[in-house]
Amino acid sequence: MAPAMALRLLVVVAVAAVVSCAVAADEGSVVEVWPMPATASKGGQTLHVSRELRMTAEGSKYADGEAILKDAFQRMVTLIELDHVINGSSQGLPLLAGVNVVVHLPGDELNFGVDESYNLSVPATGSPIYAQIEAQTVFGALHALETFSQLCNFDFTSRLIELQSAPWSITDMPRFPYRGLLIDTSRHYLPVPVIKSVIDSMTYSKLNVLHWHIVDEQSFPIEIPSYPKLWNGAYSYSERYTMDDAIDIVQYAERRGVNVLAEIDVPGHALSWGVGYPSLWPSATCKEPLDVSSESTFQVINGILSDFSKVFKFKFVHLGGDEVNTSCWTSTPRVKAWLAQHGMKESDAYRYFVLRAQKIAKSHGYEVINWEETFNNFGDKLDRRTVVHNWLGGGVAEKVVAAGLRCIVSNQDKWYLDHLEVTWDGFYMNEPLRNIKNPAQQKLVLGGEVCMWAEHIDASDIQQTIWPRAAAAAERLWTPFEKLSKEWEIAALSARLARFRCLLNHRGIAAGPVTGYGRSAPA
Ligand code: CP6
Repeated sequence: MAPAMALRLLVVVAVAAVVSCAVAADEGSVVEVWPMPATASKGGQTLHVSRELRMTAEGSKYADGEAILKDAFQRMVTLIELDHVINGSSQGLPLLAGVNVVVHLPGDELNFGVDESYNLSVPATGSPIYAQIEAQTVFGALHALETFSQLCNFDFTSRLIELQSAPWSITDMPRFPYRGLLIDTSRHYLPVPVIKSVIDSMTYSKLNVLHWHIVDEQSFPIEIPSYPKLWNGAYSYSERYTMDDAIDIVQYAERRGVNVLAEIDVPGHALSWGVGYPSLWPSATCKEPLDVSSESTFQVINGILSDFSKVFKFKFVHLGGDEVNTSCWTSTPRVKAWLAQHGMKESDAYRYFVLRAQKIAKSHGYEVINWEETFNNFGDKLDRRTVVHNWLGGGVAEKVVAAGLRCIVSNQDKWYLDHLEVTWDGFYMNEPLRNIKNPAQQKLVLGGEVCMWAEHIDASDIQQTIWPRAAAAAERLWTPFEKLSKEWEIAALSARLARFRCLLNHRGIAAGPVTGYGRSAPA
């Protein structure tokens, strides 16, 4: 299956022996939470966390809300290694007995724009002491539990869990509603447990959209019941996802506050569709983009999006639209004749294809995201609800929002994880609102996304290529602008990121070393 993954070597040569995972006894005003919360105040009291730490949850009317919270609490208890605590007594320090969770809003289902805010307070006194979590939705409460887990540390001397610097008062909410990570299962198949592990790791830095670039030129790994031969384009018999796998992934993500954005990239990047249905190719020798002249092309798109709408409940679907080379259309006599008959130039046919695919997606209840070439070529003709996904470079977001359209930022020079030469600080310093000053236009930037294209990675090295750099972008997308570290504060920032990277390793995520600025430990 795979081409050799030579590029991987670039990432792993530097081993992070020089940055320790230690938590300093007195960190002063540093808040060791990643991403940095919007506001946080702390005191000087160390608590011990009870081995019988309990959670009470009230208020969620979400059908499954209480079960989601209970499961999250159990995961959190495992992450902080409460099972390592052998000592029942608190050794003279105040004991934290539990976490009370109150969720205010009824009917909160996960989707774009759901309220993710939370308050977390950990008092220093009380008998017993209870941490308090207040959130509008279950998904805000999940973020609060993640933050809480990062305040807890195992103390190897007493063999108790310590929570330092109480009382804590944290008020937190995301800066942007869309904080994404792209995975690409067409260039290399990723087994379901690997995708789940990526979802787990996303929750640790509060990313909330898994952009699943399912299909591309190289392989068609997913089952489409309406067109059962499409997955004949998979790499092999076993490198496939059943619809049940897709449902499993979506539910797994939803229960962790992560939306799944499904993509079919049309009309380019779709060569593998024709393995099962060769009539989708312009000809047997010229196979992409998809045949614009054929009604069956749009029927197949309709079938896929109809099947998707039963599984992928995120309000957006991604229809690609990038890197369309139309030469197959003009070099294939049958398609060329069709173009002439309809009075279309190649660029007209590209626009016709994208707009018709958008209409189909809308008929299935989706709003559409397209890569930026669609905007660059015919932005004035795009449906005004289109979200334009930047990738080519800086400067497009300004134009998109000035035209009144919404935008997601992923400029390849900063936020493409397959660009191994871009170090974590490059990811951190990429500001989505650079050059966008008008508040109404700022609101049209939904957020950003880091992209793990998979030509040169697979299940063996995906996590070390994503992390820790994706975490740098995650803080840029979560933390209020005023609280983000500035370029001159990079040494302290690198120490914080190194600690978060250790936390990921501790949790079984193979995050790579913090290279570049992180290489020399701050004095
Ligand atoms: N696949 C698809 C890709 C890329 C894009 N779309 C891509 C292009 C350039 C770089 C990295 C990835 N591999 N379908 C562009 C959106 Cl450098």
